[in-house]
Amino acid sequence: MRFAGNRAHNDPGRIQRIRQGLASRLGTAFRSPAAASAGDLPPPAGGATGQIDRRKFLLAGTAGSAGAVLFSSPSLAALLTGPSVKARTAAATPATAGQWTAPFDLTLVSIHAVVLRTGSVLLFSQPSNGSVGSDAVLWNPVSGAITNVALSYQRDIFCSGMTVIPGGRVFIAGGHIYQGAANGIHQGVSNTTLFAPGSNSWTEGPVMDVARWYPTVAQLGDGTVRVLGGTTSPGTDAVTIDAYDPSAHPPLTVLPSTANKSMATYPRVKLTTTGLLAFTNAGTTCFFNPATSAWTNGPKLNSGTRNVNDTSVLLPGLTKIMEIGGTISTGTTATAEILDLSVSPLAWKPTASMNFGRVWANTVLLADGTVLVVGGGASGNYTGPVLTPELYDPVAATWTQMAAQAAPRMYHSTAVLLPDGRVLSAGQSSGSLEQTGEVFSPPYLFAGARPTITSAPASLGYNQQFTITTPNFASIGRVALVRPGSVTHSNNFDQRYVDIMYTSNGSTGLTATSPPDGNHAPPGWYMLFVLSSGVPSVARWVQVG
Ligand SMILES: [Cu+2]
Repeated sequence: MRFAGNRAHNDPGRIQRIRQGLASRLGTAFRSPAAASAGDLPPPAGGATGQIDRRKFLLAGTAGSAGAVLFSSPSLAALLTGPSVKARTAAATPATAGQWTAPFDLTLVSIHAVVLRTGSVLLFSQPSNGSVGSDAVLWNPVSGAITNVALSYQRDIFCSGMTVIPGGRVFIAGGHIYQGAANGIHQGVSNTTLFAPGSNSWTEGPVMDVARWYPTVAQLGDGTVRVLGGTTSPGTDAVTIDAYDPSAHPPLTVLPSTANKSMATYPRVKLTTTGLLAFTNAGTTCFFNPATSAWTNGPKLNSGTRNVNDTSVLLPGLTKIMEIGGTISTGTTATAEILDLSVSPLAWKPTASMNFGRVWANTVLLADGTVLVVGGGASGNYTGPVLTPELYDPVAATWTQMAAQAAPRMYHSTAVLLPDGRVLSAGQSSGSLEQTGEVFSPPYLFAGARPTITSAPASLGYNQQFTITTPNFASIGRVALVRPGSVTHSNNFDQRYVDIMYTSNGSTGLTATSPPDGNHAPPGWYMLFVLSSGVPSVARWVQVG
């Protein structure tokens, strides 16, 4: 499965479609009608008020949203058109299942997506023009405007790994040799590339010790970055780890050979609160200690390896890592399992399975700490699209089916949480809707009035008291810093949900305490949400660390 992507890269139809897409691209700004309708208007008030009530309701009403997938079976189709099911279908309202916009044109295939501190989303893929670099745009989720920020020189950052470094720039490691993707040559590069929001400028970063295709990047608590895994050439793993320090000269070093490890492509890696990097989608979980450059083995997945096409997430609370779906020995799986790092001895424990098996799905931490799994397919890269997302409640350990989206979002698709609490789902490098995005409004946006943040500090140190001014101080039930997403190939390198301790000051707002250290919240830009009765505010941007 490691090279499951090759078929897509070789697809001449896809390349032609991308070229056609470039021909139709507008140079600077553009707003599609659908994007306009996806603007930052307050959603209508919903009928349901309590999160628990909504969840119970959904359990009885899931058949409607699942219908698109289940209709492949005639007997199920007959069942689903029966009168009782029609009644339940009608009950699936935005307040219970969320709501999607229609697909809208993003002018490129959004294979990589990074949420920037400006609130815009950087989307990029391979070059569609043989003389310049990768296609890239900024999409403004509020206005729908699209700004072309394609690389002006011959660099292909498609199939790289990327993270937003503390100052807000995007650090991009590896990619494709120029024109490699167009010609089916999956050879990585040793280049790194930086994108600066605001000036929208690209610069070359330091060169890594080896070429990397499909690497993973992970930011540590001190703001430095490790680049792990990927292949140096087709079929040959990159075994070294590169360390990138944005504040140092020279900024990049190769770690001692004790750090070497064969990790295949896009390994799923998470920073733990003790400062270790946990590598979790192979058979045996491994922990890397950046202080000693040594690895130790942890527990085995119950499922065996889940391969490169699973999806994973560090859950709110920061002690539980969840592996979801992917390919196991019996094929595509709907199972999920959780490793709780706070429980000894360490062991992966099954949690509830999804309603659908999925490969190449994306996982998004929502503003209320629930987990949206969106897209993916039944097998392979583009087979059996699962149009129905599912929402995992980490407290109840339940999956709830959401409203179905219109476009398949399988291999080379992306999904990220937006600062207004909605979700962008985009891409997939095949099909007529590949250059589109869709925006999902979760049920919490139909559950009543949104709390507001009147003011909050623009920057925060660690373990520091600060004030959030909000007229909703009496009803706030949760405060969180959410690290924005940075995702490709079902692998989100950055997203993180950090709960914040707070008390109401009884008059104008909240007195809160910032995260204890960088291992809980690596330095950088975060979206600050306050929630009232499960309904999130629009986020404020806060620089932490
Ligand atoms: Cu790929």
